[in-house]
Amino acid sequence: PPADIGLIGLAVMGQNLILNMADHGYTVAVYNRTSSKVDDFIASAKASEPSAGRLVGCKSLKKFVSSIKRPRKIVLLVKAGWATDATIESVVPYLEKGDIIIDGGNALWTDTIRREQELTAKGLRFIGSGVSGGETGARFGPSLMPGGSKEAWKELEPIWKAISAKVDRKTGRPIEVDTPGQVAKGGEPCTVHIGENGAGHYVKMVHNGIEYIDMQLICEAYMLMKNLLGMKPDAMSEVFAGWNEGDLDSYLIEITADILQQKDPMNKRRFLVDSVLDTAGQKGTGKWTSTSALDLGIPANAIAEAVFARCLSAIKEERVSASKQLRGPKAPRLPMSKAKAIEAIREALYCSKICAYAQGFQLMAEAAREYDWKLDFGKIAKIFRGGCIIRARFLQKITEAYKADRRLQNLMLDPYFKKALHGGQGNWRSVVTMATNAGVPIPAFSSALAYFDGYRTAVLPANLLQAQRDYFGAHTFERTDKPRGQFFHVDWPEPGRPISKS
Ligand code: NBP
Repeated sequence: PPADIGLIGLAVMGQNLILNMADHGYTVAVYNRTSSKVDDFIASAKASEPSAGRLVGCKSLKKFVSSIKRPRKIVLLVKAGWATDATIESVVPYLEKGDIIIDGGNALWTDTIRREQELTAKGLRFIGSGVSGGETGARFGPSLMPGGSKEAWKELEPIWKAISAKVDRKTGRPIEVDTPGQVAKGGEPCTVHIGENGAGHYVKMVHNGIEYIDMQLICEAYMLMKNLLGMKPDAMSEVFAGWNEGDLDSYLIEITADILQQKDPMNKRRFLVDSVLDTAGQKGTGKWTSTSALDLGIPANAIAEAVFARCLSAIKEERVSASKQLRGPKAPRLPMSKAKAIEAIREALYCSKICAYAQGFQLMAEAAREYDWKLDFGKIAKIFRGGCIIRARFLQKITEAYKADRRLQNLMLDPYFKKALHGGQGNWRSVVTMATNAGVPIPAFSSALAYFDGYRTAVLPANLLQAQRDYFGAHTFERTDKPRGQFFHVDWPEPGRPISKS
């Protein structure tokens, strides 16, 4: 029988998504530029996968395209960027009007907008869909963020809903699936039509930016426990496991607890985390998020700090050398008990996390205005609840916040989050103070706090800044006693003389 869908790209993501689709009863045609990988994949699937009979291995694009039902649905899971353009170019000559290409890679949203325009002009349809959850998500249920025309989405919707992660309709908790051939029964699918053209890839990018800061915050909590409280990895593992029972319950906290208890397989006397070099890698989506925030003028400082923290970690040799030359403060006495400090760190982490998500959602709101997307933030938070790396109990609260007020200006203003910030800020400030006094770098905790304080400050020092700009560049300023939009300039005299003319 003809295949229900085709997929190009047999690296980890493609292989896992294919098997996920097959487990849900879809026949999938598969193709890869290096065609030997098709044989390898089919052979290994036959050896171990219950749904291998639903795979159609194709070693030419012609055979691949002709084996798919029309209108064809072809998913690309190839390297983002020029490889995606090359793949589209190679497959388009075989396609017919109305066929749909779905790019599941981490594409830059502006590329998705361009590709959609180009393919629409050729009578084809294009969906840019974020796929989150890494290889396990792709295999057993990712969070899927599709952007494109609504009528193209209608064609893809049944498959995307079937293969996505599911959350319990009442509790919002992910339904675990971890065995080949197993499918989640019932549950709410973690996919929704995000918006037109590049909206899905934009939201996926911001998801990744949030992932950067979520991880950085956890790392800072770890560093505080390690450097200020002198705790060992197994003891910290227990703390994180405890936190995972409360408001901070999330996939990233859960894996952190697990990582910290692991012994180094090459040296059983050590914990593995102590053998891992402290230089972070990155693939660019955090940078894209931060660049977009700068372009759109949105203060996503904590997200950007998480990217810079990785950059700082990467200059290892320079840091090692500087550590021998630049002195910090003498370690002060801890101003509270260890148990109290751990609780303070937990609250600081939670408050910072609220700010980080507030920034991510502010950014999406501004992009929606810029690109004319109608983003539904309640639904976006809902599909983040399962499948993806940032899945967390916390997202249920965000869903509820946007359900209560679709036009919520900033997450921090929602009653639940406001209460959490008001209740936690004392400890948050103590942690930032303790770390600063001890010379422990916590850029994410402290920049999130600066965001909170900046956002709630009615009068910032930008009055002086505007005066400076007018002084040296005649950039003009608005006045506190005149309506907005009227601009003034004064002829600033020589230093020390009074102003005579305005
Ligand atoms: P990679 O990003 O490593 O891409 C490998 C695939 O791209 C192979 O199938 C390769 O074919 C193909 N490819 C390349 Br490279 N250049 C090509 C070209 N010029 N023409 C045609 N095909 C080309 O794979 P991945 O890690 O599975 O990721 C796939 C996509 O999913 C990426 O866009 C990635 O950003 C995104 N993503 C990844 C993750 C993750 O956790 N890995 C999570 C979410 C999203 P070949 O075999 O012939 O070299």
